[in-house]
Amino acid sequence: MRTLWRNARIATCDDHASVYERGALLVADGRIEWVGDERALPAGLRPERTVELAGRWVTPGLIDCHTHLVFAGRRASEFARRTAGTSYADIAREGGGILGTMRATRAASEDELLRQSLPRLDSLLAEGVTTVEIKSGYGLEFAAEERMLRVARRLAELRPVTVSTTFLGAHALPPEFQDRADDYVETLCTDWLPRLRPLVDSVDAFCEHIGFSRAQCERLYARAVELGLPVRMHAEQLSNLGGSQLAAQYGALSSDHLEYATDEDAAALATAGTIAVLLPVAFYALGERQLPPVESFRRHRVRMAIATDCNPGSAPGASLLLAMNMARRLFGLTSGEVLAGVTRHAACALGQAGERGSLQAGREADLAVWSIDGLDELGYWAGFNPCSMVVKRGEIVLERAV
Ligand code: DI6
Ligand code: FE
Repeated sequence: MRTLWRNARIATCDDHASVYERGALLVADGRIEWVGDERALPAGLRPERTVELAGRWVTPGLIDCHTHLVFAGRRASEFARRTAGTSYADIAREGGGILGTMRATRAASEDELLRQSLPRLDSLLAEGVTTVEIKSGYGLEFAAEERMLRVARRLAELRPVTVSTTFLGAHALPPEFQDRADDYVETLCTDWLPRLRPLVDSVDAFCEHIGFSRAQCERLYARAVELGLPVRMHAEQLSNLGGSQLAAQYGALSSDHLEYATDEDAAALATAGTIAVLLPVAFYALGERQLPPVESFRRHRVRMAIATDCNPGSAPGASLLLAMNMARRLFGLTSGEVLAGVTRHAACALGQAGERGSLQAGREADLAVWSIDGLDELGYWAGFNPCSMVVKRGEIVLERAV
């Protein structure tokens, strides 16, 4: 079945950021066959169905390339303490923070975890998100890590979304391994990761004083490479331990957070082609002051992505549109940078640029349709959703009156 989507204003989000003011798309078997100015529509390709978009804007379906959206429980009391002045790191050192969510997640069954995670995913999908990355890292024991990853995979069966899974066993040190971080990392490398391999698309680590050292992250990376898995990094969120340098050395898909990254880090990421993933909701909710070095990223031509970091601690929320708004207001990104950051560059951060993230022939027909006057409106609204239709693999999966 071939469908013509016509009378659309199209932002392709390809390398040239092409825009067609009177654009059309031909979609067949869930993939884009042709995109361009409607007047140049190839005569030979006859559609069986036409969808009239009445001048609405079309972008690629959005990609949230960094989330921890599978978890149980909440940590509102910690948020209250943080707003009263206690630091995130101090709460973590007391055994709260990630370990608090670990306890709730270990106690939840697979179905319960799924039940609690679905509304967060649905919130993203309503905003035009069609692809989401989901990390483990709140189980911190084999069975619970496996459960998290299985739930992430099941979400993709229950909803029209592509899920990319990330193993984040190196998120925090579980109590069973107290004072034995090297042993824990060794266990991840020799036991858990090989067994979880079928459920995992990439490997992540939290390179931080309250997380894991650069040497421990490197041990994990070496193992990931042996298993044929790409790597990514939580780096330079609270301090600089050289996480981005290590990520660059291993050709990581992305290095994420980056508030404490330096100009040298930016240069290394640029050389490696590693995406800088900015997480403004975490910056905001932690009350951070240190801004990521956006000017350095621009100067070195580091490609930037924007994501929600959806999690119960540092970034409670499930709105990519709000993250885009914050990236503009707090980090000074342009609307063009923000749009590339949730489409083309986010796809690169998942190693999926050939499949999605831009509207080009051959890519999956994942589309977001917007009731907006212009692209400047993406990242303008803080708490309003102008997405009026979501299309996954060529099928309309959501329509909203806006
Ligand atoms: N950095 C973060 O912002 C999340 N994980 C990480 O390493 C926060 C996770 C949490 O606080 O639950
Ligand atoms: Fe994170």
